[in-house]
Amino acid sequence: MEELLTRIARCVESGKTDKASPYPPDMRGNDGADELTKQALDEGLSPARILDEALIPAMAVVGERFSRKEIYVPQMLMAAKAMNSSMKHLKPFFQSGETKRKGKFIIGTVAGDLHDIGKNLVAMMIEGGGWEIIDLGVDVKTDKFLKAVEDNPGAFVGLSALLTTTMENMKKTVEVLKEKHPSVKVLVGGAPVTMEYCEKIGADFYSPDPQGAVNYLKQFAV
Ligand code: B1M
Repeated sequence: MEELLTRIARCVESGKTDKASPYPPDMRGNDGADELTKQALDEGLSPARILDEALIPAMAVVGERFSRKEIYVPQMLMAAKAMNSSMKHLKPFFQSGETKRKGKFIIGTVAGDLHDIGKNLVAMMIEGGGWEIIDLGVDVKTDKFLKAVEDNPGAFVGLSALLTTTMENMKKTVEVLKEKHPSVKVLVGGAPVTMEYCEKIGADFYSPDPQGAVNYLKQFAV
């Protein structure tokens, strides 16, 4: 059982999605995260153990490597893909309420901005950290964030912006969310965003990368 968890973790870290996947070359022909997760469930491992002891630690390793610039976006996307292939087997258990998540995280790219690669990576990493993701997509207006917060009391909010022009919309969204729901915690990120800007607009936390956001959320896990 332990060995199966280790193998799933290794697949996620290496971006080995399934048996048919030729990547990475040294794992060609081996089972991937897809097959091994199914096998683990068939053998009676709980979805919570697979998430907590394989996927979350693996994505943490990936996040740390990315932060240290030991791997780059393509490897991170492959790891995210491998994690998705495992998560698809676990999701029905989480959605049925059989396995508890740590909380809800609403995420979107702010109004006027269509960049979503970084936002998707952050969503994946936070999902890998055990949180339920409510992904509002790109070009998300303030009202849509507000409605999501009202529909999901207690949820955290993540805003992504890649353009210096759309960063201004981040400010507006934070202002409205904080005015209507002062206790909501808002995380911000994206290439042009800085800690200084985060403080200026009254957001709660800035991270330059996904792992920083995952680490920040750990203190609030229920
Ligand atoms: Co655009 N674009 N783009 N673009 N694009 C940039 C951002 C730009 C820097 C390119 C350049 O000029 N050198 C420039 C912005 C200049 C500026 O404002 N300072 C730019 C521009 C100008 C534009 C257009 C205006 C071009 C035009 O049409 N004239 C246009 C705008 C469209 C719009 O949004 N309204 C545009 C369009 C596009 C494409 C659609 C073609 C495409 C996006 C496709 C997609 O996302 N599905 C695109 C792309 C791909 C880029 C570049 C090349 C790559 C962005 C990316 O995905 N990076 C980019 C140049 C570059 O960065 N080299 C560029 C990889 C990604 C993993 O990084 O998103 O930074 P990033 O996310 C990181 C961190 O920032 C952080 O974690 C991620 C992983 O580390 N992070 C968070 C992100 N969100 C976070 C949230 C958090 C925490 C961390 O907490 C909530």
